[in-house]
Amino acid sequence: MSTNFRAATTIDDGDAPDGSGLRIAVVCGRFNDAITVRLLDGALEELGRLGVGEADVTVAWVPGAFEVPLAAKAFCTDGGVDAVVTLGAVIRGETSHYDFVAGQCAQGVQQVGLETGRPVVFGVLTTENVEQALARSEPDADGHNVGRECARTAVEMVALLRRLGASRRDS
Ligand code: INI
Repeated sequence: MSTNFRAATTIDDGDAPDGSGLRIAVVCGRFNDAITVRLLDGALEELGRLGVGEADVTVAWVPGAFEVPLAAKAFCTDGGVDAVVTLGAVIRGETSHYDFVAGQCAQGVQQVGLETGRPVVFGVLTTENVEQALARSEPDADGHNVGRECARTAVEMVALLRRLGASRRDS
């Protein structure tokens, strides 16, 4: 079914997010660091490309994905940042530990964002094996790298929330 009805306002800055002046924290899990370093490199490269200043980026390493939400929350409440990019790699093993770590991390990251009103972007890989994790953390500029995608998402979401905040104040 098609309709002629059109929204009066559409906000879509996804094509050209501008990171200049934004302060961004990156929380990165050390567990499976052969993967998470690749995500971090992708995220930092993209933040720079989008105009975020090096002095405005803080990277905090945590032991593993389970610790990611708490560090993200500290940044959102006391850390003076506009957004947090969370990075990690949870790779399924032989035990149910994977499900607890991956599930609690995802849930915690979402909760921090909703509770603090800041973009907290989920760049924690949850994969069946190392090969899948490598394929989602490619180092090449045109390769698939979730760190790079999440950096872009963080910048876009800050701009969106600012626009929505401004429109509320105007009305
Ligand atoms: N942490 C990860 O980031 N990835 C994993 O794959 C993982 N596995 O499989 O156990 C993992 N475990 C550690 C966890 O995140 C905590 O650091 C630990 O449980 C201490 O709280």
